Amino acid sequence: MHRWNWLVFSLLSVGIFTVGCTPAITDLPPGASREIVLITSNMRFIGEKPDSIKGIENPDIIVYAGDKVKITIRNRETTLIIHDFAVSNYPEARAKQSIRPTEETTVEFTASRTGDFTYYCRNHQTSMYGRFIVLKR
Ligand SMILES: [Cu+2]
Repeated sequence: MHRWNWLVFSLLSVGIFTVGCTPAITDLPPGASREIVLITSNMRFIGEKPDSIKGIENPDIIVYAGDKVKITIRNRETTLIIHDFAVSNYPEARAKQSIRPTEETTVEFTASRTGDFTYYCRNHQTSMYGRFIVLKR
């Protein structure tokens, strides 16, 4: 009886560990729309959507080549701190205007090239940046 309990516990632990470490990135078909929401607070990007990045500071954004990517950035600063959004070597993934407190902007593009890129705020490049990863399907 004790042995069975141990086995069930082990399997549960492995399951939880695996789910916790694997971002939900394979749940959409090729060319799917990927909607990502980041908020900005205390000079950081904080993940809001999807749930796999919720609450994470400067989270990795992972998509597949061919995906239509929609990134919304909501400025939640409580003082007059103006943010911005761009991805290095992805000129199409660039906010057309600065984002003032309480405002938001949306950047939409197709992830045409695979690779490991960096997204960042052009106004605060030392604290606001993260990885933008485009995987091959
Ligand atoms: Cu900024």
